[in-house]
Amino acid sequence: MRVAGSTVVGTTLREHVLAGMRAAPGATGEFTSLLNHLSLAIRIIHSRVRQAGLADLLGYTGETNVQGEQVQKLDSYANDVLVTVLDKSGHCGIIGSEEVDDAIVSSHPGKYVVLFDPLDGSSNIDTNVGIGTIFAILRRTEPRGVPTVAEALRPGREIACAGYALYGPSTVFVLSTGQGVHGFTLDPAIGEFFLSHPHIRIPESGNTYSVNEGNYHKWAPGVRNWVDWVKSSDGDHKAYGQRYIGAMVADLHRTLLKGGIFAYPGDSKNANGKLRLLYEASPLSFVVEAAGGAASDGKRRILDIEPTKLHQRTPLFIGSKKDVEDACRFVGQD
Ligand code: FBP
Repeated sequence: MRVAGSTVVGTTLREHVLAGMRAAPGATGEFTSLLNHLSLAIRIIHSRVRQAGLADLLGYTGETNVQGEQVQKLDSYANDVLVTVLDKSGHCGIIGSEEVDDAIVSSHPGKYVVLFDPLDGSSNIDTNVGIGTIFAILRRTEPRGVPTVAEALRPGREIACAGYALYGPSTVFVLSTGQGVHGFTLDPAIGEFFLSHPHIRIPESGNTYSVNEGNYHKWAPGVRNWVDWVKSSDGDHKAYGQRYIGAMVADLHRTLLKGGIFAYPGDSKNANGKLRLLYEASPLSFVVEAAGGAASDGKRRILDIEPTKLHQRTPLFIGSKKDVEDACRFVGQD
């Protein structure tokens, strides 16, 4: 949008979402308002992440969460912000958080389900490495009825919108409603997200693999063979380089922009790996598929997995279509 005579002002997240609403027949504005509430929560979390060391928000709360993990103060803070803002929005019937045992039935029920990982990569919080928030929005199956957890236990293919925020050198907000993936960068001076990465397409293949090889000896032969192959050169396959930040949002964002593959396989200790289907794997698989990539548990498309439990985990191979196909060729033999 050109301002007469001088500055160029980019498209804001609000404008982008509004344009989407105008283009959607029968849209009532509730979805737009829900996204604005979500972006508000993310901007509040952004401001705290930036000063965590000064705001006594590093370290642990002393509690243990439903995953059996020690709760990080900033994770707990981010969770409270998201639950409060989403509950008050009046657009959510069910709110599901990776940090909360049960699904939260909103006190102002609306027609959406929102599932989120308030702060992904929590093991990186105290070391000032990139962390993020992951979310998925589904339309409730019974918007007029009493909200039930069953409305959250649905396959990723039923997601209406998903995305993430990455609190890195800058804060970016990436989202998709299934048609295209767009990235916005926060201008902290004015607290507004501006379109910085329109129409993100993941390359058909990359040259980077991202996995915690510290688990190598706990992996099944197929997974080991895949990692041995991906980092070796044979025939027309050139050896891939390795990158692993240890925060899936950051590893996935790089993979989305540059191509390649991120993986968290199952192993002899955790048969289904570490990552949560509803709060991590499904939302990011929705985004990656909308950008032309793929996501699998080694055998099935992640978005076709029918969840049975809120906090179930799944192995994950996600990224460029060809790289995920190659990985599944090996892993599928296990
Ligand atoms: P949470 O931080 O939300 O618990 O997420 C799990 C996670 O931190 C992912 O972001 C990351 O990819 C993975 O665990 C790292 O696990 P590991 O340290 O075992 O490699």
